[in-house]
Amino acid sequence: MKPEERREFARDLAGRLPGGFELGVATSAFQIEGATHEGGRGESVWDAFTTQPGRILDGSTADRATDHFSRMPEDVALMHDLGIDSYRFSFSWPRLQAEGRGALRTAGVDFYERLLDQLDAAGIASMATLFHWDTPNALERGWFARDTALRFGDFAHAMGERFGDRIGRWVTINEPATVTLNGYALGVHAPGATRLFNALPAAHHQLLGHGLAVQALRAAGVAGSVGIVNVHSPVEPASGSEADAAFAALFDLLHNRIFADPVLLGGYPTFPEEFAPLFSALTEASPADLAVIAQPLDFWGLNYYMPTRVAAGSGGSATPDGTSAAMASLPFHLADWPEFPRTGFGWPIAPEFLGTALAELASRYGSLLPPVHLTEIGASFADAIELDPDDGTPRIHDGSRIDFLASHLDAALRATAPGAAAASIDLRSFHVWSLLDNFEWAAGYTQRFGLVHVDFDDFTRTPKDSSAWLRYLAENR
Ligand code: IFM
Repeated sequence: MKPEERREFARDLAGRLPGGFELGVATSAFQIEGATHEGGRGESVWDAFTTQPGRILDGSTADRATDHFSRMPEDVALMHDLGIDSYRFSFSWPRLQAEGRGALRTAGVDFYERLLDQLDAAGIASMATLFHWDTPNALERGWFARDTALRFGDFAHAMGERFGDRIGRWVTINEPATVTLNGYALGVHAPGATRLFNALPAAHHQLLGHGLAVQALRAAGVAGSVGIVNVHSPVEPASGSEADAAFAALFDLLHNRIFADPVLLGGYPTFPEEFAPLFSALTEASPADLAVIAQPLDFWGLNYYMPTRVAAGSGGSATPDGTSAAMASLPFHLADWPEFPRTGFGWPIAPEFLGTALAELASRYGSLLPPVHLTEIGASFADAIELDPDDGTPRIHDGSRIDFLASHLDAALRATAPGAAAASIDLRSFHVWSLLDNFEWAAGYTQRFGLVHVDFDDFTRTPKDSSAWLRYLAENR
């Protein structure tokens, strides 16, 4: 698209935003904060993982990340310049409870109090995630252990008591699907376990932790609303064959349904007979656990990045987030999407599947689905800094990111418009992943998702053209 067409499209989108719809940006603590050894912060599973040879593509750690811990006021000023309404960030569990239990650490509390002060002064609402992957390493066996769910419930209670009057929206857990699949089944994320289907207790314990956290936040009397965030990937079979269809349905269960059904419907889905034994960790869950997991929610957070195409037969070790030897041992594989352009990560750019994700949520959960927030939408591209020929100012012309964001917002608005497949969804916001280029997990610093470019040598921030796009959208509502 040409710049004028982009502006016209942005004006059109701005005019179609429902009343009260919020625009925002999202980040997570481990990916931006740095300062991993300050203020008595404990070690997380990700700190440990990044020191293991070969785990992170560029061999990096998040010890400095974007240096947000020191530059937080500058980052809030950047958000203020964007004209956004909402900032989704995460609390670092090991910064607040170094051992995953006990009293909250003063240095951590002070940092988040200062962040909330800055956000209040900038008129930006807070959406705070309690767990965005940085499990305290002191919690033995991480989410394999049921005890971690109990510790997480206690953490939520302490946080609710401390910050309950200051947070607009609480998210318990971010993407339990990614944590389970990448972290415990395939080993591409921390803690690097490769248990395949034996990873499922980690899913159940996260869901239990979510339910306990909702109860704890409410018991602490928090003023804000409470929800969970998952990443929904619509799944398609690679062909019309029965085997492809069966494995696609299996992958939909693994990635989407086993996380949303118990939270929204009160029980795990019914598993096809041939696969049922693989899911015994879930089917044997007690009714008491399921009742805790199914706490009524104020909102559902949807992260959307791409659809998944599944084919029968083992087909190599590729996952969207890195290579996994464990993946190669499965009787199915993730197939390509040659018909779509790709992001820097190689992920298919398929905005229509955001519409599919919303339609699936609407048809599966109907009136049991609370209002939906788009809590992460974004893409990495190989952004290059160019010097403006007139005044030498650094510029990053990330038109691909603007087109990605605009086409996804468009798809979401179309899918939820009157008469459309997801019309029953009360869509409340669109949060861009991410405010800043940051530490992209196993890909280290090789994938840039930010609206703002970060120089990882001197931590200079440079807003990209996509920042101006979001500001334009916000101003023209
Ligand atoms: O960077 C991650 C984020 O932490 C969780 N959702 C997906 C993003 C891109 O991979």
